[in-house]
Amino acid sequence: MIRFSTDLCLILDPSALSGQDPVKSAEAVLAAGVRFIQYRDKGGSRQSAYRTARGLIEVTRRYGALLIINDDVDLVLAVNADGVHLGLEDLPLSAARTLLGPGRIIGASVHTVEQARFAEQEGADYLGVGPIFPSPTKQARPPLGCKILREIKNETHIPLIAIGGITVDNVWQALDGGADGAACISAVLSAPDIRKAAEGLLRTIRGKSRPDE
Ligand code: TZP
Ligand code: MG
Repeated sequence: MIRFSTDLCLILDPSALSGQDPVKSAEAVLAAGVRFIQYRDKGGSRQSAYRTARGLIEVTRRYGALLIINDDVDLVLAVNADGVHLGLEDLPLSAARTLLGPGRIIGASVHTVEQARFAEQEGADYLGVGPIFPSPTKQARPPLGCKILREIKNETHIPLIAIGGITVDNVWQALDGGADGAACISAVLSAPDIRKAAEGLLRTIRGKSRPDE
């Protein structure tokens, strides 16, 4: 099994950046101490995604952080990233494993215990579970609540990352509920100071403290 830190995954989605440079934004969260970035670009051309991913590899390597790429196995190989994150409608996990080999990380989005069990059997290294809370970024899916985290935790053996509406005020609920870590977009990227927002979330997650403690 590949070992990596799952406490906070920052999902770098350029559409949440209101025009700020993705590589500079990545650098701000890396300076805050984040060591796990997922690059998720649903809008741009593949050429611009490639250019951004090259910049992200340079900066994540400099900080000793992981770079995972959403959906795009080709891009993982093209920039020598650490792995891919796949949704239920993306390339099957087994096919991604064939292409990427045993040394790269494959993350899977799941919404049910059955999907989680299957993803683990198919070789996922971690599971993204959500949306846990109402998400300003992904409103199409109703929130699952925290209960699903314990249910999945009891049936699987790989790290669980809670996603969807995670903030500095509610992240402890997801951790208490069974998540090993959290992933977020808007709580960090829409904050007036990206670095400070990432520092606050990391402090809360690593201290596993409720905000009023
Ligand atoms: N998958 C489930 S919820 C979500 C994704 C990609 C969006 C997370 O964004 P936010 O802004 O942290 O709720
Ligand atoms: Mg996807």
